[in-house]
Amino acid sequence: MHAWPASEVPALPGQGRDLRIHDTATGGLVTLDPGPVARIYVCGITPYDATHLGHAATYNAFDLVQRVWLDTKRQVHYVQNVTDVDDPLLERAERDSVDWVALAEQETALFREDMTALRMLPPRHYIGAVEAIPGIVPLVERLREAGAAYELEGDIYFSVESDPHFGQVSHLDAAAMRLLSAERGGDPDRPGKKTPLDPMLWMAARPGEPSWDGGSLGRGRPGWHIECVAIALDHLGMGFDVQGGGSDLAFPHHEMGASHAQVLTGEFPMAKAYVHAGMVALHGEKMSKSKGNLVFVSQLRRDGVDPAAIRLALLAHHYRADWEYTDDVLRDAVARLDRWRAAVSRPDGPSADALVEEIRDALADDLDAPTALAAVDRWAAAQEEHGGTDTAAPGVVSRAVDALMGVAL
Ligand code: 5CA
Ligand code: ZN
Repeated sequence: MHAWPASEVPALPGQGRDLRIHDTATGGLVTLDPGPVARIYVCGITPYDATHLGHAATYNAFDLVQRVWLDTKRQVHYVQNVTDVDDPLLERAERDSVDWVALAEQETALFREDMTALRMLPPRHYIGAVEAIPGIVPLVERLREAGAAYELEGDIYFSVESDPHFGQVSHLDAAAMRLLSAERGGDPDRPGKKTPLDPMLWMAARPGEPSWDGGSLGRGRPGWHIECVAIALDHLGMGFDVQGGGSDLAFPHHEMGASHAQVLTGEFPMAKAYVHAGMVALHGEKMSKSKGNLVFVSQLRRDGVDPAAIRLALLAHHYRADWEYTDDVLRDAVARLDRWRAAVSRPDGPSADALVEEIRDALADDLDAPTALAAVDRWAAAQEEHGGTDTAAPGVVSRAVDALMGVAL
């Protein structure tokens, strides 16, 4: 699939910082040392509804990761998927009597528009589950040949017991895993499985549902975790730097994906850091397509909200925090954008050299965007109070805020 256009990332004077980030698997901060090409896989949307602020907050976190790396003059090899065939998409298409392919295309197109408006850098490879099927089938075949997968009434399951490292992404106990598996697409109660947690790799064709030729697997469609693994291994290979997504993906999705990849390759770990963004809530509950308590990026844009203000609303929260969206969050962001724009629109101002370093330090320290915003706030306040004589400063601030946080002033 095609991704979306990249906004330009201005080069900044001075030195970028190496990124230190929280890794769910080790439970602590790791300083990544990616070499000249940093590799990141971020789980993409299931396109059955429009992008909401929760999605946008998660993609904002991984956009910051890239911007910190780009500032160190590294290249970034970024891969993202689109889960363009899966149960929730088929169920929504059925409910609304629309073609599932058309629904997926329409919502993916809207996602691209939202990401472009928010100045999120595009992935180098943007891959749909459907187009990944020819690469998925041989992986499932290999897992079966290795004895790590088994058949149950035509469906093929992965045996979690085949990975000695299973559990080392999320570190949950068995009861929590079972609960989350049931909540998030698994079927722990299906009789006949070797272990209740075993996830599906290949689902045999069901009447009335789309299916593809799976070679020795028979007709069917891929399971969710193997989709991301096939795409990540194909485009990044093993041992990539960051596997990213919202915290609701730590288990089962990233746990299972890591196990698939580790059994397939015999290497460990799949990713150097498993990075998870907090959940955005509305009216006290996690924003979710299934619950319908949503604020859509596209709706805010239609209401005339500047995408830069939406971006500032996201940046005002630490990416690992769970937070609640309210009208005040947006009001504060709009006011901040106004203050910053007024401050950079003057011909001179207080020196911004220290500010650039403060933004760099904050973002390299586990993507601490709120601290970066506070530093810009202080510069803007100084500009408003007493101004300054540095004619380069307003431009430096505009470029830094754009390059490091994707906010166009
Ligand atoms: N297609 C799969 C990943 S392979 C999927 O989870 N799609 S999704 O559309 O449900 O979510 C896309 C991304 O947004 C995921 O990283 C998910 O963790 C994140 N996300 C979903 N809801 C929220 C929320 N309320 N707050 C923050 N992030 C969220
Ligand atoms: Zn995924």
